[in-house]
Amino acid sequence: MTVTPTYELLYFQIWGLGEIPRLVFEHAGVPFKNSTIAWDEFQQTGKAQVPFGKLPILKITQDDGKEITLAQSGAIVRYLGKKFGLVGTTPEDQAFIESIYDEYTDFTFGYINKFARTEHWKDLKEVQSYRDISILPFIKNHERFLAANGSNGHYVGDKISIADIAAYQTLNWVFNTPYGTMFNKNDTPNIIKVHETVAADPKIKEYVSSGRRFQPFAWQTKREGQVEL
Ligand SMILES: N[C@@H](CCC(=O)N[C@@H](CS)C(=O)NCC(=O)O)C(=O)O
Repeated sequence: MTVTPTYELLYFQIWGLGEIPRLVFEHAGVPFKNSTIAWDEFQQTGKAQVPFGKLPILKITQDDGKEITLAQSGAIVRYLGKKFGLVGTTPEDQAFIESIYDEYTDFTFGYINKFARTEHWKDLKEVQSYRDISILPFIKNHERFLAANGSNGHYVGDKISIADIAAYQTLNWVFNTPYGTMFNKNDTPNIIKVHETVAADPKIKEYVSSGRRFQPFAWQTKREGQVEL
């Protein structure tokens, strides 16, 4: 008899780096234990028990009862994407999808490095220069890439992939930042279409309206005194 593997995701009780793996589970309709730990408890006792001292981690109990623990959000999402058929159908599709996933990771960490531990989001000059150096080229490249796939609401092919889910979740918090207004149907029609396509997925819709979803982390929210472009 084949027993379905069981999954437990452990992260803090926020979106942060935990929300894309959660959305992948939700979209795939695969049950998982959505565990959380408080920051202080993680520092005191949790940190020493996870592979690289950081979260998220994914604990997998395999069909044969063997338990493994995966760290690094990118490795976790790629693994789940392969398991649940969300990385296309050919090695080339998979590589394209993973390159887009990495793009969103770079986008996120670029934003974190610039704005999470500073108050640069209050400073018009800083916000404008990051817009010119980072946000505008990102938009240009992604609009072009999406147009090449037929402007159909997907990065690759015609099915939701981990790239589309990463885009959806990244936009969910980018809308709260000084750059939120730059992403709209006129200026970024293809990126917005990916967001709309994932948002319209019945499983994602159910999750978003369920009340089970946590809140964004501080840098993912609209903050008092934030520059508006
Ligand atoms: N590259 C890692 C980064 C993980 C990471 O920095 N996690 C933070 C939370 S977002 C963490 O666990 N910090 C706790 C600590 O450093 O003690 C990933 O993508 O999983």
